[in-house]
Amino acid sequence: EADTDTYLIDVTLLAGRLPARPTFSHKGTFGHALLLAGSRGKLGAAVLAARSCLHGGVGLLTVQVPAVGYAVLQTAVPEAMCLADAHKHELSELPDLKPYNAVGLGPGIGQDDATRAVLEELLCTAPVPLVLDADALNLLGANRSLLDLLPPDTLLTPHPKEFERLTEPARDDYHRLELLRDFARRHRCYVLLKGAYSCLATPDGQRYFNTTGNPGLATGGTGDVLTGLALALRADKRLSPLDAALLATYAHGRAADLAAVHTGQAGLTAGALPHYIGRALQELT
Ligand code: B4P
Ligand code: MG
Repeated sequence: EADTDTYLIDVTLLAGRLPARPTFSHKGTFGHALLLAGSRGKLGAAVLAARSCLHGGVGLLTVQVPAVGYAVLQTAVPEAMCLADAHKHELSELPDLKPYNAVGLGPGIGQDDATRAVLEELLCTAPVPLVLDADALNLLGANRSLLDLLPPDTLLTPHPKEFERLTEPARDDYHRLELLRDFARRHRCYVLLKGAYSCLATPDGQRYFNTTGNPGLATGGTGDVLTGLALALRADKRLSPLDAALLATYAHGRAADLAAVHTGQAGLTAGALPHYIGRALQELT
């Protein structure tokens, strides 16, 4: 197929896509996000995604974590409201989704049966935009029939291993990008295949390659930061699903480039990234 369906995610492409915050705005203007994340031993993923979502400009954030994580979240992320799941170590229940403009599920959740049931219920009932990452994707890969339930315009953010679990082993990088385009088309969703030059595939069969980021991102937790940022932008009703995904992808890499000026690539940690998200977004407004 022709290359005319391929684009670069750079400042030129993104010009005018991120509206400024209006003078008379209030927190309702920017949406209320729900993040479902964490399990025993992986609450850091919930903390990182939550902080990133807040730095991404969300109006309000509620995080639901397994009961064991309640004090952790309330202490580490005081700006977020917190719901304690009935289950101690894993997510097992879906809250009422009415208050929320977007829902993110995946960072650090594990693959317990009870958590798979939460994913299934979310797919069946979600009246709001979804961002799925990490073990939410692995659960989809292990229960492929759930793919038919994906609400249109859902954003999935797999790294290559997770994408392989959703599809099949790729013969090479070119084949993987073909599988990516086919998958996004078939399931009417946005799929961000992560790595150097992350590629966003759209339901229309277009592909967008990112130009920001550096190997300093090859460290634990940076994917969780991307999930939180994407959730924040998806909760902003002013942005289309495509623009939210493009802006999150670019700003995440740009934050890493800004951070690396101070920390170097080896010294870059996921926890440092959220502090640079605001500036990365500001550059685009
Ligand atoms: P998991 O245990 O699934 O890792 P994770 O929790 O998802 O980590 P995290 O959320 O922090 O990072 P993510 O990749 O989501 O284990 C990952 C497994 O998959 C490992 O076995 C690993 O070797 C394998 N794997 C991961 N990436 C792979 C790849 N590209 N090719 C082959 N195998 C891979 O998110 C990382 C973020 O950093 C993304 O935004 C990504 O775009 C960015 N990033 C990573 N490396 C980058 C680079 N070199 N340049 C620019 N950006 C980069
Ligand atoms: Mg990840």
